Amino acid sequence: MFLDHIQLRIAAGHGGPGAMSFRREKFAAEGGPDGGDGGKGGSIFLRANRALNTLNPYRHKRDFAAGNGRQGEGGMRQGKDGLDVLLEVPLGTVVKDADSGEVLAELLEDGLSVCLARGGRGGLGNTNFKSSTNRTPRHHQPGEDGEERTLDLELKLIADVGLVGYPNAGKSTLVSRLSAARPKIADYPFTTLEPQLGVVSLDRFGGDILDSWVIADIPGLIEGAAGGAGLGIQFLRHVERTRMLLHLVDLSDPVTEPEEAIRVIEAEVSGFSPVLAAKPRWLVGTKLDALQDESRREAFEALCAERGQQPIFISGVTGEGLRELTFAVDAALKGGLGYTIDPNPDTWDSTGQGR
Ligand SMILES: Nc1nc2c(ncn2[C@@H]2O[C@H](COP(=O)(O)OP(=O)(O)OP(=O)(O)O)[C@@H](O)[C@H]2O)c(=O)[nH]1
Ligand SMILES: [Mg+2]
Repeated sequence: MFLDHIQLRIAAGHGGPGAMSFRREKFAAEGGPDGGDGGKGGSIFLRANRALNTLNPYRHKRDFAAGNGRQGEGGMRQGKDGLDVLLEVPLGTVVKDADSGEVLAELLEDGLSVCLARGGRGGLGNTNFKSSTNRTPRHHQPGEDGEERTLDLELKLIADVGLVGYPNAGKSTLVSRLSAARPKIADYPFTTLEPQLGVVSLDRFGGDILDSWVIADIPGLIEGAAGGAGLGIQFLRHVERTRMLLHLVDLSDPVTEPEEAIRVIEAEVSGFSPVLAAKPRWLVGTKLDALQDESRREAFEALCAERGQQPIFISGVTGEGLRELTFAVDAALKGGLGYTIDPNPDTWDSTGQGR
């Protein structure tokens, strides 16, 4: 199971009360006040961790409380602070206040941590209330309450490139050929049930080891996905943050024409959100090795031409076109593909050499 939306209840610790105490010394009947302050309540932090891909660690435990500050003591000793709680969440987690809906934080940087419930301050001990008129103050403060809130956590994966297409189009196969990720691959639709990220390093194809980009495999989309059909909708938001989409079209499919596979997915992508609709999207014809009908290739070429795009063909079996695709995507990303750029980048270079 892939958890990408949960609520957590968090409670920071209360501050410890300040102490009321007087010095006791051998020859002084009544010493001055020496009650120390209470300790600070522990706070609750969320920290982004690149190694996590889901919110599954919170499947069972959803309530978290930090430690309370301890009471101050005599001898002006401050009470111990309560322990903080640090909750690790995947990179790309958006945190909202569940009651107000306000966005409290977006954890977009590995290692970044934010405090989401602050511990209460410790109360002041009676030492603090000594004055010229009151040398034996009995006043001491209680500690402050810690903050409590319910958080709404939503995970949006962060990848450079998102894959969209019909079920069975060959998305997971492509990811497994380009990266070390090993998504499940099978010859039936809806094999992929959860998004998965893969790091595509150009050194796999003779490029520089330092050049890489991240690809997101998501479940296949079907007609009506943007409105909730199939599995797609809950995962489309994961590709909202990507910089470009690869739209995979199975050219070996004897039933579905490329025209339909393109039209349906285009409608779902643009129906989901304007952000997704505006994203650069390249059409990629897959399973070239299994092409039965040459007219499929021609139809695909014509559809690409209509969109002002050079056709891209790949085969996950023979590896054809994978190197070119990898380099072209890298070049496009480096060329600063943004959300609003023309969806038909001229940067496409079918040889993959022109960098
Ligand atoms: N001949 C051939 N078969 C391929 C190619 N790419 C994928 N396949 C096969 O097509 C089937 C579906 O591949 P997947 O990679 O699981 O497809 P998917 O798009 O991830 O499918 P879902 O996860 O269901 O959306 C599998 O049987 C693959 O072996 C290819 O380039 N050539
Ligand atoms: Mg798949």
